[in-house]
Amino acid sequence: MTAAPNLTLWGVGTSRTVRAHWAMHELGLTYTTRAIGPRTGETKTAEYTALNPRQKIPLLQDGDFRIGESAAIVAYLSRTYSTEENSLIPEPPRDFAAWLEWTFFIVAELDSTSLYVMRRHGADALGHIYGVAPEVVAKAGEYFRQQLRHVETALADNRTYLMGDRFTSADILLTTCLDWAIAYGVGICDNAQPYLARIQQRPAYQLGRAANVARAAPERAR
Ligand SMILES: N[C@@H](CCC(=O)N[C@@H](CS)C(=O)NCC(=O)O)C(=O)O
Repeated sequence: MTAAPNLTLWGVGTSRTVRAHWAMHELGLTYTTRAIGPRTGETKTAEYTALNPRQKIPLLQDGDFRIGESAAIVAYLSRTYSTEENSLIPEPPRDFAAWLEWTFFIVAELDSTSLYVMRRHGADALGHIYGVAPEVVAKAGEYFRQQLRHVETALADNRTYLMGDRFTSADILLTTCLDWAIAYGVGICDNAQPYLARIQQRPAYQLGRAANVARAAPERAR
């Protein structure tokens, strides 16, 4: 009998951390949450820096193995803990390549080049650190909409999930970007609305979101 995995997930409260919590729940994994939040100083402690010198969340510990980067965590969990009945990653090489293409596209174009640029330069977000730049924020929102056309084209055949009739972890990444875009007031394409509504009904999505809620620190609760 193989021992149950010893999983600890660091980080709550962001569009990146929720991906890992959600994947855990999709795979029915039991894990410990270390509920550290962004911009609280908690990613900079000596204990955490020793685990993750990048000082970012999320971070996954699986026994003595550690991995950061939300998409890499989701991919690692999908690859390691999928079963025949419940798999989040396609096996055939070309399907796997298509999954990789979606994954990199979502992380690079929708997250890093669009939504995170809005976060970095938004007056109500991190503009006080990286510079408030309304024109950059507006252009990044436009770029998101433009890039989302690839998703719109894929969903045009009324497929249930991004890659067809099987839910994969690419859906986790896409959904977190759609939720994020809506929260930022960037509209999403019409055919992504029913897609999103369908995904949001998944119990693992709801459990992952609940697990991602930052606990109220006493000084913040006051
Ligand atoms: N590309 C990384 C980005 C991780 C990241 O930037 N995390 C932010 C919160 S969303 C963070 O930890 N910032 C440092 C801090 O807040 O102390 C990922 O997807 O995991």
